[in-house]
Amino acid sequence: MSFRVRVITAGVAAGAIASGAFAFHALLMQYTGSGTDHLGASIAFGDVNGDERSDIVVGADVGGYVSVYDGANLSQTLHEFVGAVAGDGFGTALAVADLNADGSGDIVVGAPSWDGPAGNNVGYVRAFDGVTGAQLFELQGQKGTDASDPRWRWAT
Ligand SMILES: [Ca+2]
Ligand SMILES: [Ca+2]
Repeated sequence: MSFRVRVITAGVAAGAIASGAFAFHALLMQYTGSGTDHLGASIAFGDVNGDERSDIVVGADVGGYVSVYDGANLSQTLHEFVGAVAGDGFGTALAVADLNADGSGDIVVGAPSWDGPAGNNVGYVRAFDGVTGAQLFELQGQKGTDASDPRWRWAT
């Protein structure tokens, strides 16, 4: 079984048959995972390389990786990130935001199934610089037993 992500643009061509109008939807690009990667489990958009065109970020939560594709050249991979360990769910959640204020979007990836020092399935979040791909920071979930501890919700 494989999972695919298709990038489709709407209404690039239009025509009419008899009394009805219709539009063609052209397939711009298809990204295909392998095995049971779950490529396409998460998707985010944002300009990570500063060329003012949105790039495409795709997560594979079972495969444990995230691929970043250049919006100006859809077959060009800008970055590939992998999780800490197999089965940690890296790529389950994605976001793009300019965290270091350099004008380019950075990539934030969640791995909710990671077993850390604080316990099983505490998860972690990593942020990567959109231009260089360097890791900016990592946040790890915490286990707490005190209900007033705001981190407690992470552990439940
Ligand atoms: Ca871009
Ligand atoms: Ca940035």
